[in-house]
Amino acid sequence: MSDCIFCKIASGEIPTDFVYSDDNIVAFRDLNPQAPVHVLIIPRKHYASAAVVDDEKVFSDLMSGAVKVARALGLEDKGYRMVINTGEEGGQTVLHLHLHLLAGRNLGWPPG
Ligand code: DGP
Repeated sequence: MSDCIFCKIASGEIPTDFVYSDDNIVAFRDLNPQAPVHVLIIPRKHYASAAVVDDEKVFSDLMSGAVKVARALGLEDKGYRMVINTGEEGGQTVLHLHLHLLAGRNLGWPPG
């Protein structure tokens, strides 16, 4: 998608430091962090949201990528949260599927 900011990040058109990348996903720090650790994991392929994904491997790529990032950042002991906001009431603001990896503080429940 030519006008998608996360497609531009994934392709390198917008230079971004990747915390992790492979053939299918990239991970980078959130611009507006909601916790001391806030990393976004996205598929290289554009999907507007989780609701339109037609290949379940996309979800396993995202989740296993997030767990790899969590391990690399040493988050296993204290814990972390993985979140996929989906659609308007789900709080999604960027229309390219992304998984939030949040850690580094006590995360409240239920979320707002
Ligand atoms: P969501 O509300 O779930 O759609 O989360 C979108 C997140 O994306 C939000 O936490 C801010 C982040 N974000 C938006 N634009 C950029 C950007 O250009 N770079 C980075 N690193 N993060 C961005």
